[in-house]
Amino acid sequence: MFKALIFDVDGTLVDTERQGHRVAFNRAFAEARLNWVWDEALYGELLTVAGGKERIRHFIASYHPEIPCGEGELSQFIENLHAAKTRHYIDLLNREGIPARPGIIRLIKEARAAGLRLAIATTASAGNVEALLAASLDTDAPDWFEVIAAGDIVSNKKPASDIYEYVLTKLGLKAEDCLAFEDSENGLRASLGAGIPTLITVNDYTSGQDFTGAVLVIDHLGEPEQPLTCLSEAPSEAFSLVDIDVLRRLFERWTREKP
Ligand code: XBP
Ligand code: MG
Repeated sequence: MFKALIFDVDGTLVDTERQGHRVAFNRAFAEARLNWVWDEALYGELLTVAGGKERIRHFIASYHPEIPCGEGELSQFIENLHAAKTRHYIDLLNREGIPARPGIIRLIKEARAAGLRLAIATTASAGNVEALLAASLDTDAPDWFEVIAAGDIVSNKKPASDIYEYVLTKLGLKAEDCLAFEDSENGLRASLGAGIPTLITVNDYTSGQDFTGAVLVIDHLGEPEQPLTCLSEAPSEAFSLVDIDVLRRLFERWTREKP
């Protein structure tokens, strides 16, 4: 039986990208008097680059190569812009709020009651993760997670597996003792790169991505009054929500079938 659940944050715990991070980036650009606007379509393209600072750098290289400055100056410019974005993001979470995705709070409470260990593995910055947990899950939620591995704690971000390797080391567990929850192809490549069986809950930015190797692909974890839709090959038994017993059955199937 698995001993720990490891959650990605953005797009998995909460659907934060379209109306959260993207809006915060645009507010930071406006504050800096930059005429940059990341609309929903462009942001979907930029999301293939994990990490807010890396995303800004990619945007400049792709769309504003004319910005003349040395590497040191550019890095400082990006650092300052990203710090403003994080401030706007935390402000947005606290003022406007974004709800947790279906089934997340229910499953995490079930896992805690079952004595499972919990961790987070995210590309997002540590500051905004704690604010998100408190604003969208529960004011105590940051304390639910034994390890919160975020952003620059590792040098290589997703799809590199560094962040998941870091969590396994901190937990003192092997990959096959855990289950990971992700929303994107980048995230799946990171968790599978660390050898961790992974469930995918898609969102409207990631639904068309390649989730080969996932234990299960679903639209969300489901609630009693909000059944999930299975998007991968239908497992033998049907279920309308993911609870600890469903996770156990999926994990046993994965353990039997893994090479
Ligand atoms: C998603 C990301 C993050 C956020 C923005 O992280 O790639 O970069 O888009 O947050 P994950 P920052 O899906 O791994 O949770 O601006 O703080 O990076
Ligand atoms: Mg994600």
